[in-house]
Amino acid sequence: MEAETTDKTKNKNSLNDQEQEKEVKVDNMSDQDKNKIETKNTNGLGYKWPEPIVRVQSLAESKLTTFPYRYIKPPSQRPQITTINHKPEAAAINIPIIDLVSLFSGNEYEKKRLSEACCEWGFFQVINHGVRPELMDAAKEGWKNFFNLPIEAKEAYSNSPKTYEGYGSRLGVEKGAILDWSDYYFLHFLPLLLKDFNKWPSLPSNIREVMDEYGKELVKLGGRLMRVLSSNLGLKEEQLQESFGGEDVGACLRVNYYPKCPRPELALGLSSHSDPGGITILFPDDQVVGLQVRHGDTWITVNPLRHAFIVNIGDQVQILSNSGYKSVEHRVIVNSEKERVSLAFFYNPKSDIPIQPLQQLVTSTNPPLYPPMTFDQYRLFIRTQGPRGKSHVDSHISSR
Ligand SMILES: O=C(O)CCC(=O)C(=O)O
Repeated sequence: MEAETTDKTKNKNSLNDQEQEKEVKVDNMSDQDKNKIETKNTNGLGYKWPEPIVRVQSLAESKLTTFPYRYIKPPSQRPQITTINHKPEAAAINIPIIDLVSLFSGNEYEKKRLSEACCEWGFFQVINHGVRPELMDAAKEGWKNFFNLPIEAKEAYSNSPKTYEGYGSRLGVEKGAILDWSDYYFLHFLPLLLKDFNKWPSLPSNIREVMDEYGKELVKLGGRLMRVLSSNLGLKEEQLQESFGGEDVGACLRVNYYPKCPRPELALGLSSHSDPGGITILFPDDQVVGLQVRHGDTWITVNPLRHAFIVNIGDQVQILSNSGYKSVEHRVIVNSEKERVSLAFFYNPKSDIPIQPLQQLVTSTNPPLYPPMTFDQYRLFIRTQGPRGKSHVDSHISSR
């Protein structure tokens, strides 16, 4: 294993040298030429955003006299501030809570509850998950400190649509799009070829070390969850993971920063979407509510438990399970009193293998709902169009 890691690191370094050479050449080109090359050679997403990027944090910290129109959602998408659970004490409805010690020890009742959560909610909170609370706090604190650095320190990591890695303020490249009230930081843990500390912030001084450990712990947790999700579908425990590419899964993180918003009734921190990947393990802000999950016709505001993770099914698992498990729409509301930080960890299939409903879950009366598509192709939708409810996975259904 060590040797493999070293080989991969060597490989990565030499690849980095080639990449660096490429980047120096690219840096000397005009933006127009860069975009031409990018469109021709890779995923069609260029080096440049369609408009100058405005940091939402800077907007929030400026004394705005009017609320910028680019963040005003159409009336049908605006949050109803009276939604269930908006007040933390009204905890009557919440997503299911699953005790992982009980689940992993084979408790049939907990397995059944997990099944219901995956089929009916697409979301659940996990407690007793084994990740140290001190590590979770250090990760959250590190990112709060990062977002509180002077703007120049953050701009050094400013991202582009090409890979999304780094400090960003929009999803999607559509010119004139209505934007979300948030900034973010995006980075890779796996595959190791993509894990590059130089693309992670160097400040605060311990953030790389803390996030390295955090990433390893969440990869482990993701793998354990995959096994029970698989066996709950009636498959062998390794099946889902094998369909994700075995050891070659992808893992990445988006840290979302939602500044205070002077007009929370007009805006969203993150528009409604389902996650394009495999499963998401979210460390929400347990002091500030914000995540809303669609359940039937209602948006439920999740009341996070301290040091719990919120797990949700992504589109790739919905596809593999032939829609047995549901990837459910969710969004984030903002408020005028407190900023909010969340860490969304994405456990994804290897990006270049075709993902389609598993044969064992397909019958003549339950034919495959989705044609094969790689995750690289699939995630282009959200990367170009931005978050758009469930429209991608819905439009991906085979036409037959
Ligand atoms: O901030 C949150 O609570 C949710 C974030 C989320 O949905 C995402 O990053 O995809």
